[in-house]
Amino acid sequence: MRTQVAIIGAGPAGLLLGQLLARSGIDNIIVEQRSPDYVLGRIRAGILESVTVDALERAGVAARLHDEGLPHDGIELSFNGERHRIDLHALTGRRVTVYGQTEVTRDLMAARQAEGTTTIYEASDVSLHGFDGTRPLVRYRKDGATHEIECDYIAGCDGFHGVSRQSVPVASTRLFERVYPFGWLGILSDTPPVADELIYAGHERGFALCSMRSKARSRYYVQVPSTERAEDWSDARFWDELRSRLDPQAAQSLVTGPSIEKSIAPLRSFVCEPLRFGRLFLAGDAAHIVPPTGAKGLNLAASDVLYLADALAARYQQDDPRELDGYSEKCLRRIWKAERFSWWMTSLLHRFPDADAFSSRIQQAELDFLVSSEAARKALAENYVGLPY
Ligand code: RFL
Ligand code: PHB
Repeated sequence: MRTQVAIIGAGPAGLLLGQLLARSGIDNIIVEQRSPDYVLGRIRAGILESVTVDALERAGVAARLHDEGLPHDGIELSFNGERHRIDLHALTGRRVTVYGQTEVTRDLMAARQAEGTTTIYEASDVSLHGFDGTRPLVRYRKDGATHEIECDYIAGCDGFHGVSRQSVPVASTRLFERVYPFGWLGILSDTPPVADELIYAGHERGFALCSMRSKARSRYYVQVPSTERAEDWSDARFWDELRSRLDPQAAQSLVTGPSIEKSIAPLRSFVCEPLRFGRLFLAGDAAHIVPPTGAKGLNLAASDVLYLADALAARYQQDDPRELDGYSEKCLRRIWKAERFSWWMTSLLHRFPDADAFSSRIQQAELDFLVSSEAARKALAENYVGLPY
């Protein structure tokens, strides 16, 4: 097989890239190790920045998002038993949209299928070759046979554990990492959300987040030590723990019900520099991870992909390679700002097992400052709605 761009991974980054390239007349094939149902079964992000919504519009997949997505003008911070609203729209003139990653993925998959573009699911032993020269090649196994795709470029959109980043010689990369000593235990339930907007709660028992997927489906998280296992958390135990971390009004109005998904996500900050190795370009979680506190992971994946799609379009349509040459540097500037914000939101609201009395007071002072200073709220809001593309 031969194509212009071989894309590794059919998560949101790979699917969005495929769609944007197809719209620019650039031929592409996606190779994914899992089945479509497995990909759709992963419950992840829920908040889209306006830049991401614009990208989905450009890709021609925003109709259902506009119908069913919930525009949110603010978020709430809860600590010391009280809630404080951050009016994102008043502070920035922008808003975010609640629309699940699963739905974004579903819309992108449907569009790709409708256009008849090739996606190879359940490909095993995917390997990348020749990207340091002029004739890259992707090899994989499917149905007992080995297959090869010759291409001009490879886009590594295969997430944190993918093969793309691991195919690059260690000496060519510089990795930056911080692993947090806790994770988020999350549940999804068909119950009405506890409030109209998201609540980010800092509490001495640990962080909690009240989010949603729709007016009838809630997504809640509690911070747990990295050593916890989801199997040890009955629904009742989860609801009790969540309730104990919320302000009295939210705790009282929380509607509980059976969970339809329950899992633990570890928290990590990670960046791989650079994002380009010859004819291989990394995008999304393959290149960077943020802790979910700032709701930035999916949004960063979308902005990488926008830069990459534009750079490939310039290369193919005007024979101009300069944007590809500048891809890594351009992405990294936005990535590091999102890393900083996600790290800061995490430090602000989580309970760190090694925190001493001094750091606890600093955390309190920071929260106090935030709710008493419009400048501080504005800085949070500007980052939360997403820095300009
Ligand atoms: P993905 O989604 O991991 O997709 C990668 C795809 O590559 C496939 N793959 C391979 N394919 C072929 N060969 C191989 N060797 C392969 N290895 C892997 C995988 O099967 C998969 O299909 O990466 P992508 O596309 O870069 O997308 C990134 C986002 O998924 C991620 O950043 C977000 O989910 C992070 N995130 C959030 N982001 C936000 O912007 N807003 C949020 O509100 C938000 N909440 C979250 C989150 C992530 C969470 N978890 C579980 C880490 C909440 C949570 C709990
Ligand atoms: C979610 O709804 O899953 C979600 C929302 C906001 C975050 C993280 C996750 O910061």
